[in-house]
Amino acid sequence: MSRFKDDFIWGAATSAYQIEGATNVDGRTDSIWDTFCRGKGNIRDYSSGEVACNHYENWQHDIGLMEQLGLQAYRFSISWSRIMPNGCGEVNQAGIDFYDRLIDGLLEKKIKPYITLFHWDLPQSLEDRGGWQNADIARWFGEYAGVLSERFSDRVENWFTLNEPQCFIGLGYHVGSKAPGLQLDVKESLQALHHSLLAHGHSVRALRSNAKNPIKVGPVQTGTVAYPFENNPAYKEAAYRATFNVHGSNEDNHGYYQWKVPVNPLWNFAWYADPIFLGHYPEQGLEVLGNKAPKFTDQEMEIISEPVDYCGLNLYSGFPVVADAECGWYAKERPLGNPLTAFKWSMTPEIMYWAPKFFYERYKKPIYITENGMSAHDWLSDSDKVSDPQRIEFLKSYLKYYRRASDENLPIKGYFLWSLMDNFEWEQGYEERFGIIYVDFESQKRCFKDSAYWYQSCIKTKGKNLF
Ligand code: GBH
Repeated sequence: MSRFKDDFIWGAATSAYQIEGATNVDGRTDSIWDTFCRGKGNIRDYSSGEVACNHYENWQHDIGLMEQLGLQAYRFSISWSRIMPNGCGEVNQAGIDFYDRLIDGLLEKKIKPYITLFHWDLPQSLEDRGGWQNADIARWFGEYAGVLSERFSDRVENWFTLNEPQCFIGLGYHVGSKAPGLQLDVKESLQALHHSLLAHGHSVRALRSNAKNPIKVGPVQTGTVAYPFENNPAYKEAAYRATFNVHGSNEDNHGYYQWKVPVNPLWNFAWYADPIFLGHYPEQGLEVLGNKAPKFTDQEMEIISEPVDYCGLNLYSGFPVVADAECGWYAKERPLGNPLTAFKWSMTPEIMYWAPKFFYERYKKPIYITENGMSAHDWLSDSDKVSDPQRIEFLKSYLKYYRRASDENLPIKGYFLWSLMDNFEWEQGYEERFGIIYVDFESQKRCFKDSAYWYQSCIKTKGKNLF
């Protein structure tokens, strides 16, 4: 029987602003999300991450829950403005101390820490200086990464740089639905994005040069993966193209639009991943974008493509495509009433096989799935239980497809479930629950959902309970 390899890592993920709370203590300054949450009408339930899961105080209890789950690894992000209240320069020891405690606590329970340098909570002080629009951010981010490496790399081997530039640039600087809520035009947004790629490159160099022990590092990408409606070479080729092409406008999206994906050139994989892994922007994208493409030099592309060890993929939803003689491919309609999560994202487990396959074919790097999961409108029953059978079904079917990638010997290294616990879901506030651990945000009580017990046994059996 096929199975996940023995050294496959089973983990779960969170991010700083979504769980920590304690936004105003021990020297932490505002991030752009603190500011954005204060803006009228930006967050659906008028909430913020001010308290969230109060993980800043509950971290010990939370590590206990991770231990009970049997987690082998925990992916979390660091709050830049806790470490450097001004974004650069002075280092805040109290901020370092918090993550020191967390890392030591995890290691004590034999849970491997995987650090994400940046998960969207840019210090407001840097946004005030132009944020990702300011070319200096590459240097600021490098400095920050250097400090983290200096302080934590004696104990932390695995690192991720920027979480989903597709979201924090595409949605934050162009669409405007995420902090800081800007609506720059495509050209300006692509320039900001270019700076984020440079920041990634600088951070890889800084992590390595300050490392106390050998480290591994890679970026984290997201997007909407196209997969072949049927497994034949023509459809496969069509899906590969649909996944990696840069879409210039709603006119050339081949039916993609109907999936309510924000169709804009900022929403794709290749524009972000090709520079990092291949050292250049995609030819097809440069063609589509024409004079909207950013200015760049060879020397910059060299920094951006500083070699990395792996690629992180956050996979949630995709769409099936078929080949078409005229336009190459088009999105196949999903049947009416097809399964959706609470967020109304289509249930498309096929992407767990096809995304790693396509990414490995194109970039030849080992792959972690750094996020995968779903939101549901879970609630606590009278008997203090949370029954979430749909999440269990979701995880099972997604993991089964992931295992097919393992069967084909694609170098998949691990899986981080999103999310360890219910948390602040950005502009959706607390209305979308992604956790396998239920959080009562009034009392801060945690409770294993049924899916947590299921995942516990999945980890214990190395995925054998999928069948
Ligand atoms: C992640 O982003 C974030 O890293 C994380 O912080 C967040 O809590 C989590 O996901 C859940 O949202 O319209 O059906 O094609 C996810 C980015 C962007 C994933 C849009 C799914 C489209 C679904 N996502 N996307 S669909």
